Amino acid sequence: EGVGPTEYTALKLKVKEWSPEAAKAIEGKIPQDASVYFVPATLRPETMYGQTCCFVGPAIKYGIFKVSDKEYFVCTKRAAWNMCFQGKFFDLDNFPKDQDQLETIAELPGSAFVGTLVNAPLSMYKEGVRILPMDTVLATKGTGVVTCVPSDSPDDYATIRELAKKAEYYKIQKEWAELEIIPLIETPNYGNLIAKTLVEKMKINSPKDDKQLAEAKDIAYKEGFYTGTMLVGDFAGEKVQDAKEKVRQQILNSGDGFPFAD
Ligand code: A2H
Repeated sequence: EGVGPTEYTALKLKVKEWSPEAAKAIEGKIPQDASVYFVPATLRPETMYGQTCCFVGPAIKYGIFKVSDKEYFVCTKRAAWNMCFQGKFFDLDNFPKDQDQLETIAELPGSAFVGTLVNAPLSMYKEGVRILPMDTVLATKGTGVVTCVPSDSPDDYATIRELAKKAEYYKIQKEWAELEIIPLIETPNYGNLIAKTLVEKMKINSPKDDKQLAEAKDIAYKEGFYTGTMLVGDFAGEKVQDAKEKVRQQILNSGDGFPFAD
């Protein structure tokens, strides 16, 4: 990150079915006609077609915050508080005066949400994707929620491979981490699954290989942006450099997301 805040796109992933633990914690506390959303922050809106799951840090504390009568967000308290100041997302009668005045339905560790089924806007997986654990999520960055695009993010690819390998240890169903990875972007040097190619080529064995993953992330980001061509979506055939902002605008215009600075 350079000087000044990072301009993310926050995406709204609507809950379709809660994990048993989360269902128990919120029972009777959210009106029937309201929607709850997990809100990942991304720098790659043009890759949202390839979402296969959504990550939370299992040990990170999340809140379910009331945004309006009809909408609730799941994210870190820090992020919810930041959002209050960044637009009209919070539409409450009594604007909170400090973090502790945020209207909070429940506070739970990420682990409680694992298995929750959410609808990921633009994703090819229309029936929804699962909330899964990622140990390397930082509580201090973005919203603490990270949507998973294993075709283009080396971190995401390394994590789902680990989850599928040790599904029992992570207390997940193996198939949640084994959705087919969809090619989104063609690059001349690394093909159309750049994250998989880099992780294999650099022999990255674990999501904790942070030095190598940082290098892979850097290559994937630059190659994708400067040399990539979209293979899917409304801007298929266009350069990523041109499509990125167009996809972002679609997400913002449809109400499926909003700008978020951190
Ligand atoms: B990106 P920067 Cl396809 N902890 O979105 C760990 N990682 C986080 C995070 C947190 N609290 N909040 C956001 N992120 C991830 C897509 C993507 C991302 C692709 C490729 C690269 C990539 C799908 N995951 O990021 O440190 C989010 O993952 C690599 C740059 O603020 C977000 O964008 O620069 C990115 O890191 C923000 O990282």
